[in-house]
Amino acid sequence: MSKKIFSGVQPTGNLHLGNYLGAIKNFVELNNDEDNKCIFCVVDLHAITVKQDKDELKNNIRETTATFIASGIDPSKSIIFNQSKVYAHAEGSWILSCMAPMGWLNRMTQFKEKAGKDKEKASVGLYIYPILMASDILLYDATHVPVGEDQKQHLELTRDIAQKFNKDFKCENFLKVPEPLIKKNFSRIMSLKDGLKKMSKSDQSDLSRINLTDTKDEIVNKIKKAKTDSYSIPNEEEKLKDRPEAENLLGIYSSISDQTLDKTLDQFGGKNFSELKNQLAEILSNKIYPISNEIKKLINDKQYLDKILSEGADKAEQIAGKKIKEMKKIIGF
Ligand code: AQP
Repeated sequence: MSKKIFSGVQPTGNLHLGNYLGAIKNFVELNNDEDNKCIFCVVDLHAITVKQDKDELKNNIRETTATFIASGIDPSKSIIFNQSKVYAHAEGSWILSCMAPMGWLNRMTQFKEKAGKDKEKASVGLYIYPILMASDILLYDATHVPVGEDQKQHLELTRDIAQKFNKDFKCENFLKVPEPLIKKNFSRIMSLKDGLKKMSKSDQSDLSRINLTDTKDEIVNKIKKAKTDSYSIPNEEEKLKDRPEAENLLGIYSSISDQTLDKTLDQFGGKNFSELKNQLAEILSNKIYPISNEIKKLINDKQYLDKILSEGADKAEQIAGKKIKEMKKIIGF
């Protein structure tokens, strides 16, 4: 069945293995299916929910675009653009924020995690981030949204907002209710330094993540230094309970080699971590290094990247511009 795919990645620097295994690898598979219509967005309006340096932001928009292409997304098959170029995203976000009750937003756990103890100082943008995300998705009538596990709650909110809009304005099916596409296994990659914390761009420690721009040596060094525990690797999944670092490394190995956790446990059960780490470092270097190399090449070709973004924005504008006009008409503008 043909799918309309929409997903985004924030240009906040240091795209990492979690972004790759949780989202981008999935984007590439969907892009390769001729039946799908894919739109991949560099969500720069989302990025400014926390303070950004102007020049870094500019570079990160290009680097995220380069990462999409270097990972295997073909810009001739998919639309790639940056969000701030298409005004409808912000306009749609305002309209939807007038429909969504505060109570729904108050339940969003990511805001609580990201705002931390200093909730009063967090931007209003960070609080309403999920509504902008709903606008992104709903403007393109996306049927499927590939994301990591951490975005599941935001997608449920998108579905609720779409249904409420359709009900409030008696326009059944106007906003399409999208399905999440979340990998069943290993859809949440954890920090290499703390198996209870998500691998994240903003983690202070570079050793906590494998960046998609890391060199072979950096990958090997980070895996070598990854936190483990003092037991050997078990043979059964059940025995991984309360061993988050072991589970994470075995999960990463399974995900990058496209095999089940059971198979990985068969392979490494009873062995010590150095053997897993050696093989994991090798397979990661083989998969990530070519991407890293390609990103470094592409990033020097600013003209090419800007052209991809500009052509993508023109195509996106045609779809989102039409939808927002219809939306405004429904409201009474
Ligand atoms: N650790 C992760 N495991 C699996 N999937 C992940 N994603 C992010 N981290 C992991 C998925 O990557 C896509 C793009 O995410 P994003 O960069 O737009 O936002 P994020 O989830 O806020 O990523 P970070 O790394 O945590 O960024 P910072 O530190 O800047 O807030 C999404 O589909 C996400 O699920």
